[in-house]
Amino acid sequence: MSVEVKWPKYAWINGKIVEWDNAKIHVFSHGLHYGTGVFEGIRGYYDNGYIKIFRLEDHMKRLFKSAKIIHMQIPYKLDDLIKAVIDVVKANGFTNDIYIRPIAFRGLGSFGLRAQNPVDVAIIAVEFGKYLKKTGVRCTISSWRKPAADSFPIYAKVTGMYLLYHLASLEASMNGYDEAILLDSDGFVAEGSGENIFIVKDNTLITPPTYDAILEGITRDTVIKLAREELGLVVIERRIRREELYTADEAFFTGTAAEITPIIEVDGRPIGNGQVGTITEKIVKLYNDVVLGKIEKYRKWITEVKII
Ligand code: PY5
Repeated sequence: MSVEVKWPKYAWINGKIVEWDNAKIHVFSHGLHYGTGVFEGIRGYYDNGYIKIFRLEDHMKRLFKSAKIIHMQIPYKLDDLIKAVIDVVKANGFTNDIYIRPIAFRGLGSFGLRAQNPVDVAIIAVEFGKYLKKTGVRCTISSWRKPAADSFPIYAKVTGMYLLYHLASLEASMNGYDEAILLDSDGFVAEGSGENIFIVKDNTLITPPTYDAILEGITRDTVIKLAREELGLVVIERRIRREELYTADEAFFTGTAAEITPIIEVDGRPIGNGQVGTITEKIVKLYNDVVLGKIEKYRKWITEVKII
């Protein structure tokens, strides 16, 4: 999917809120050349004078974990970056749903591959609606595979990895599909180009395990908890064969941008009866309530920012 974005007024870069046009970096930044960066995607929902940011701390913790994996020292504390997110949201005074993109990357210094250049950090927040069609997406298995767990630090959300997802997503769209599904190096279903995947079989949710070649998605974790705790469903983390996906009763993606997106077709085979499934529908509804803080038990996941 290509996403239309209305530029905001301000961004946060290296400790300061700056006007959008001044949020710039140097062309010789290491991260630009070699993909030495880590990032996050976080959603904030506008509700009655507040932006409700979903699982902010969990996303920021993952940013630090990703950085650690690639030997990158982020020159801020977790709490500083959480505050920076709140500051940039407040400064922009958003009155629509938003997407927040914290990013840390190696900046200017040497161009040597092993260079440990100083790390630049930015936080960008933009107004953002839906990412994939909520009525369900038509998918294709990508010709690009996820590298094996020993070929790339898959667990880390690193910028360089997204070339693969860019190619998979572009290929799917050039072939007339809404989204790509990537197999892992052993040929099992791994994930979408920017989403985790679940299938439903006999009222059971099945999703690839985190020891496999997937990103440990925060939405995935949310859905597993909600399915077990609120819907009483059995959730199994195990590998999924391609044919199981084709013949599933229901299937859906999870991701910050994609939220819960029903999958209604894969490679010309309708999933179930080709409509949004009933369990998927229940999960969508529950998720939408949870992100707006309508369910007390999960309010701990929300950071409210008052918009004045
Ligand atoms: N898998 C991949 C490869 C991802 O890029 C993402 C998130 C997920 C799974 C889901 O993770 P989470 O639930 O923690 O968001 N993708 C980014 C997002 O912000 C978008 C990348 C374009 O949704």
